Amino acid sequence: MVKIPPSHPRYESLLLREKIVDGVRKGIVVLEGLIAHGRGECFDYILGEKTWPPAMEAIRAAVASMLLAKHPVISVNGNTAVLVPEHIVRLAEATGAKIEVNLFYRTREREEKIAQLLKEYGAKEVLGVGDDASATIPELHSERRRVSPRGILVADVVLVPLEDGDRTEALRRMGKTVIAIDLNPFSRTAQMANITIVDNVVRAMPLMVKEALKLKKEPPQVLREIIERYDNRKVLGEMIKIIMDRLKELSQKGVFLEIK
Ligand code: PTJ
Repeated sequence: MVKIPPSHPRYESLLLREKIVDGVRKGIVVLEGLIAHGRGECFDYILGEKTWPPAMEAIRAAVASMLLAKHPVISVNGNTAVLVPEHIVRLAEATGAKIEVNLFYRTREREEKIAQLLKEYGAKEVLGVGDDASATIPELHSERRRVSPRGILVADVVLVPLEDGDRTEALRRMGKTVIAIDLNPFSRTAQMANITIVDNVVRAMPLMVKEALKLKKEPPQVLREIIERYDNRKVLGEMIKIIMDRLKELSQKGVFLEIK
């Protein structure tokens, strides 16, 4: 890995890039993952690289759904695995969710490397590896259709961080609640999910863990009320308005960075 000086003004962002690039070198992230990350960076730049209140509202509803679920599952791809391995494991522990590898560019080698990485961070079981991915999501033709009969197939709530398209619709057709984490509020996944967290996975996942540890102590009725009050269309609209307002404000200023 390249050594990034902590004094660099884009230190955090460069560090994430290095994690993704290192993931490619290790055969965990695919080259397409670099493109996905760059697209995310662009949205995050516009959002000011922070978690906005509507995203926090989505995080709360997402965690409440996971805690109330009978079979919650966290679906993991290459990018998510290298960006937040410890938080995947901690969220699974806090909510009782299973962890399942689900890849668009699926190879046996990548499945195993991702499972191995998550185990190094404390995961006791990782589904969706090898013969375990023996079930099929109907009407889905990508490699993402292959799922574990003990995981996504029987899940009632599925968390899909950084997803790429048509699986969310297929999962919803199967009657599942889908939670997406996607910096792009216009993406197919963001639009189709029941709960969309428009935030960077590196900020959203630690916040989800924190929220899970807090909400776990609440009675089920409180969790049900959080979900009933939640409106994903409203939250998506608010996130798009934040993007619009920020662009408007920045366009009026013209220059928003000055040499100190
Ligand atoms: O590991 P695999 O084989 O399953 O492949 C994973 C990728 C990410 C390559 C695959 O799912 C893909 O091609 O995804 P897309 O279509 O590029 O979509 C990724 C979405 O995630 C885009 O809408 C990005 O804006 C968004 N995104 C990228 N990085 C982040 C993000 N959202 C939240 N946090 C990020 N760090």
